[in-house]
Amino acid sequence: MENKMFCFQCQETAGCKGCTQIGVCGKKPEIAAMQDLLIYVTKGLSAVTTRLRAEGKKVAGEANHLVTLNLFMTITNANFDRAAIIKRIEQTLTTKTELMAELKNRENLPEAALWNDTVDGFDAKAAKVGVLATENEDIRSLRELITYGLKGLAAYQKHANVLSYENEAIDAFVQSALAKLLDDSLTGDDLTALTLETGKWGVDGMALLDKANTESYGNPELTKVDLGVRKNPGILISGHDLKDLEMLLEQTRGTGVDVYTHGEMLPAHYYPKFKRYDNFAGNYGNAWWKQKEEFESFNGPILMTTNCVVPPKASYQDRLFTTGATGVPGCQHIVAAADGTKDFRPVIELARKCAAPTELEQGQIVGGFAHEQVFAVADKVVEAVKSGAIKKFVVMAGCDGRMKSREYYTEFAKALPKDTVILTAGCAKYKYIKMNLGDIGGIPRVLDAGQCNDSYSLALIALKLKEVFGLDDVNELPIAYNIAWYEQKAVIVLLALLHLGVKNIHLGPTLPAFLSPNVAKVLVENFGIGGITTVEDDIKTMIG
Ligand code: SF4
Ligand code: SF3
Repeated sequence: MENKMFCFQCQETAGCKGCTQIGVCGKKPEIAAMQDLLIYVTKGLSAVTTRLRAEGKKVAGEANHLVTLNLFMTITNANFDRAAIIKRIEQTLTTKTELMAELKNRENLPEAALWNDTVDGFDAKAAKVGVLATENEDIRSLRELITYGLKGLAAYQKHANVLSYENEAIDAFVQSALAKLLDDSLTGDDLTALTLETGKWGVDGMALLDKANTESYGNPELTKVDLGVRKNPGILISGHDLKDLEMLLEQTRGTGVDVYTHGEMLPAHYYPKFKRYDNFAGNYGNAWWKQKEEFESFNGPILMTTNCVVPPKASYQDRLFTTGATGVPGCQHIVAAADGTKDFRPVIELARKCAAPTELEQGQIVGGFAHEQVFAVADKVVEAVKSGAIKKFVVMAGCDGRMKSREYYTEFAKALPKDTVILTAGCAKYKYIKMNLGDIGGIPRVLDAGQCNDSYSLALIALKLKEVFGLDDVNELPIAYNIAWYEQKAVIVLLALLHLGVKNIHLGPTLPAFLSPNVAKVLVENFGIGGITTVEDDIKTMIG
């Protein structure tokens, strides 16, 4: 069958090879085409901004933010709205033309920097610039590995930027790397080096977001989050954007409408600042892939601030709102004003007319173990390790997904010996966070640091333990890494961990389809990256 599209950026890609007819995620070929073109023109713009910087000129913040949001919009499960993506392509071409006029030297710019729609129509061009346009499979693999890392990094940058935290050096790197992906003279070795460099900037990007979040909302602290429901109508907010949550909480104050978190928004409850809102009710449901059932029973409006959106059922489509990088045709999109503020009145007004949520479960989730909270009990943790009460930590951060094979993670968590502690972040935790795995001398056996970007916290915790135990190498610590991945944010987390020198990471439930055998070999030989097998065997290898 002829390919209508080609995408292999996420873990659920068809047949572990690539989606060629329609995305497993629901992405249609006509959307995939415009995403390919958006990436292409963003690379073109990046070639121009990178040359401007080389000529000593400053690139305006708007251009940096444009690149960041473009990358974010193409992340898995973020945007299914072809018209919105076309608009971004047009905007990118306009910005590029304006910036091009400022260049002194316009010679030898890559084709992507010179292209505009007077040359070719959008669909005709899109068909020529997708992933398969790079013929050599190793070069293609490295280019895509870097692109996906940059997408994840861009998402984290965007969250820091909306809180007014900027690091222009990160933007300059992202754009220079995108420009390099157009350069056919770069070898496999050059691109391998660029992959590792991307990991370095990944650490900086996550550090910036950590600073933005903690300075804006306080340090996450041990928190019990309710899973049940209240009697008022509610709004369910999902995704990763804490600024959107803050604005929504402000605007729902005193309206009689409660706000519930979903999926990756759960860790918002751990921040002191959000605890001040009486109408901040609790967490509803599970990880993203269960949203079709859970959004139906929520009864009220749902606000998607980032991925993961699943194309909705008709039964709740008119209650689904998107904002930021997300988009679904037929769903209302809340746009930010020039100063970044958003007016959530349409969401709140709809909520008032809706029934209260139907209860799914009762109980609580315990979390909030980001770096400061763990450092506060560091003595206890160190003592537990020294006495042998804690034998090993297992980092089980990352993403959840719909594949049945992911039940492995529930079984793995259950089968872990009682003297092990799980360190987690990201929506992967829904596979085990609601099971009562008990505690070790008051230290819970599942320590949730927060969202996927808070994997940075887990790295800081590891570095702190290394210091306390006076070790030279982070790999000498009793920590195993069994990471679940799904979309591209997990790629930047992985590259960041590699940059920090972490070895022997197990990645599952399957290794990325975009790793060619040779690229996979480099990762295995240099970093000991491996897949997963059975729970029993993996407990033996990882825990001993
Ligand atoms: Fe397929 Fe994943 Fe790409 Fe969607 S994002 S089209 S599921 S590879
Ligand atoms: Fe989950 Fe989409 Fe990756 Fe931030 S919400 S971790 S999958």
